[in-house]
Amino acid sequence: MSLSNSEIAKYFEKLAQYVELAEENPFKVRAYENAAHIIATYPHSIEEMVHAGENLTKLPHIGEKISKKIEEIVMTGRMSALEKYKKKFPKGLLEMLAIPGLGSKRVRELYEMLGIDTLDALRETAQQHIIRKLPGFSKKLESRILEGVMMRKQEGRRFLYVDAEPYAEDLVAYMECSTEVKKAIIAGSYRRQKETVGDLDMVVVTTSPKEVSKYFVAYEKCKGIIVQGESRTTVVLENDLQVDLKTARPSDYGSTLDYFTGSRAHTLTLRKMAKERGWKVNEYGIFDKNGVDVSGGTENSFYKAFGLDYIEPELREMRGEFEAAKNHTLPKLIKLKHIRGDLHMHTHYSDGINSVAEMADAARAKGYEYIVISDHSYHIPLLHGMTPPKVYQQFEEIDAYNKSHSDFTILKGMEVDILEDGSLAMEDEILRQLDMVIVSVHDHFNLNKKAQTKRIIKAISNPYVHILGHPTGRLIGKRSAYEVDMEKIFDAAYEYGTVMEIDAQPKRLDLNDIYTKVARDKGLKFSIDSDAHRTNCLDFMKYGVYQARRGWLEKSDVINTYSLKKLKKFLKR
Ligand code: DGT
Ligand code: CA
Ligand code: CA
Ligand code: ZN
Repeated sequence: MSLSNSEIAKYFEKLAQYVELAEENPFKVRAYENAAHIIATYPHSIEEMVHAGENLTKLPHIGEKISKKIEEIVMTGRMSALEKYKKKFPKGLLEMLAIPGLGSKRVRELYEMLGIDTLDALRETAQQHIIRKLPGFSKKLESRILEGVMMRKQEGRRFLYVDAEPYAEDLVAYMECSTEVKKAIIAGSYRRQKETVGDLDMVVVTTSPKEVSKYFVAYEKCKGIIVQGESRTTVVLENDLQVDLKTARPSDYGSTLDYFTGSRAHTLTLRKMAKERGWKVNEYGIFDKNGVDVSGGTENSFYKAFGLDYIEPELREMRGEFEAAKNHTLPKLIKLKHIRGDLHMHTHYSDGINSVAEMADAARAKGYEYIVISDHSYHIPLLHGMTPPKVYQQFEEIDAYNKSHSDFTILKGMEVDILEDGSLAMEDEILRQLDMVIVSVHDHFNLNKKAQTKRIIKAISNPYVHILGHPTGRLIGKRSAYEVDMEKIFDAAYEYGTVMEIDAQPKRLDLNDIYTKVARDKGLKFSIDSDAHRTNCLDFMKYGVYQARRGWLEKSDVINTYSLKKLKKFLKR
C-alpha cells in the first residue's frame, strides 16, 4: 500500500470536523486543520519518512501526538481516533457542518430531534418548513440553510486561477469606481497566486463600510447574495464563483490584508509569535502589552514589527518563509519582465495552429529576443509529429526567418516523446542537429512508480536532452501526477544537467510550486514555457512565473531569463 501526503492529510481534515461536531476543544480543531495543511503540502513523502524512522515533529505544527497518529495511519491504514467518532456520528453530519448558519450545536439538534443526517434530508425538511418550528431556529435561518445546501452542491469545486482572473479584475475595477472605495484588492489564495482558488476574498479600504457593501451586492455579475451583514458580505457571481467582502479602515489596511491573504497556517504562526511577546494580532492590527497598535498600517511595517523582512504573498505557505525572513535570506522572486524568450511551442508542423513565422512574429511583438520551436516527435499516438524530412523542411523556414530578422532568433528544437522503455521517439542523428531538446511523457501514465522513475531517468540520460517537459504529467482537476519518485529524478537531473520545465499552461503548471522548491534546493535549473499551440497562448507565460514564484525561484534559476548568448552557451555545454 502506498499513501500519498494528501491521503494522510484527509484523515486529519476529517478528525478536525468530528472534533468540532463533538464540541470538544476548539484549539484541537485548529491544530488538526493546520496539521492537514502542512502534511498535504509537505514536499517529501511522509510515508517514507515514517518507514525511515524520521522524526516528524520537525515539521511545523506537528507535535508528538499528531506524529503518533501519522505513524498509526502509515502502519495500519487507519486512525483509531477517527473510528471512535465514526461510530458516534453518521457521516452526513460532517457535510451539514459546512452549511453556513449551522454550527455543531444546531447540527446535533437537527440530528437528535428530527433524525436529519444527510444533506438531502436537510433540504427536504427545510422545504417542508419544518425546521423553522424548532426551538432556536427561525424562518430566516431556515431559508439560509436551504440556500447553503444548494450552494454546497457545487462546493469542493475549485476554480482555475485563469478562470477566476477575469472576474477578479473586473470586480476590482467596478469597486474602484465607487467614490467610497479608497482601495480594492483581492486577497486569499488568489493573491498568493495559487493555481486554483476556492473563492475570492476582497479587501476594500473605506470609511463607509455600509455603503460599500450595498454597492458591492449591486455588481452586475452578482447573481445572488449569501450573507449581507455588518461584518461580512458574501455574494455568488454568475459563474458560481463566491466572493467575500471585507472592509477595512485605512489605518488597518496592512493587518487586514495580511490576515485575509493567509495562508491560514502562515497567519497562525504570526499569532503564535505575537503571543510569545505578549502581543495580540488580528485583522485590525498588532497590539502590544498596552494595547497599542504597532502594526504601522502597511504590510511592510506589519512584518517589520515582528523583526521580519517583507514576505511576498506567494511565499506565505509555511515552507520556511519565517526563518528566511528573519535571516534576510528570502529569495528575490522572479518577475514576468525577466523572461527573454519562450522555449516550448508548437506549430502546424505538429498539433499547433500557426506557422513558424507567425509564432516568431507574435513572440517578437511581446518583446522576446528568442524562441525555440519544439514540435512533437513522430510517435503513434500523435500522427502529426515530426519526421526527419519535415525536420529539414522546418530548418529551412527557421534559417530564412533568422536571416531576415537581425533582432530576433529562432532556435531549432523538438519535444520528443519518451517511449515506454525510456528510449526516445527520435533518432540521435536528428537530435544532434537541434539547438535544444525537450523530452516528455505523453502516454503509459499507469506504470508503477519504480518503472516510471526508471523510464524518465533513462530518457534524460541521453546526452542530447536539455529539458524534462511537464515533469509529472498532471492536469489540474482531471489527472493527477503519475506515480514517480521525483526526488530520484531531481538527483539524476542534477547529475546529467537536465533542466526542469515549469509548463505554464494554466491546467498543467507542472512542475508545481512544491516540487519546484525541492528541485531548487537541490540546485537544479528551470525553464518556464508557454507550451503554446497558437500565438495567443504565448501569454500563458505569466501563470508559469506565478508558479515559479510560489516555488521560491529567482531570475538566475531560470534559463529563459538568460541573454541569447548565455543561453546558447548553456545549451552547448
Ligand atoms: P481558497 O479560497 O480555498 O482557495 O483558500 P484561501 O486561502 O483563500 O482561504 P479562505 O478563502 O478560506 O480564507 C481567506 C483567508 O482569510 C485565509 O487565507 C486566511 C483568512 N481566514 C479566513 N478565515 C480564517 C480563520 O478562521 N482563521 C484564520 N486564521 N484565518 C482565516
Ligand atoms: Ca479564498
Ligand atoms: Ca473566503
Ligand atoms: Zn507535451
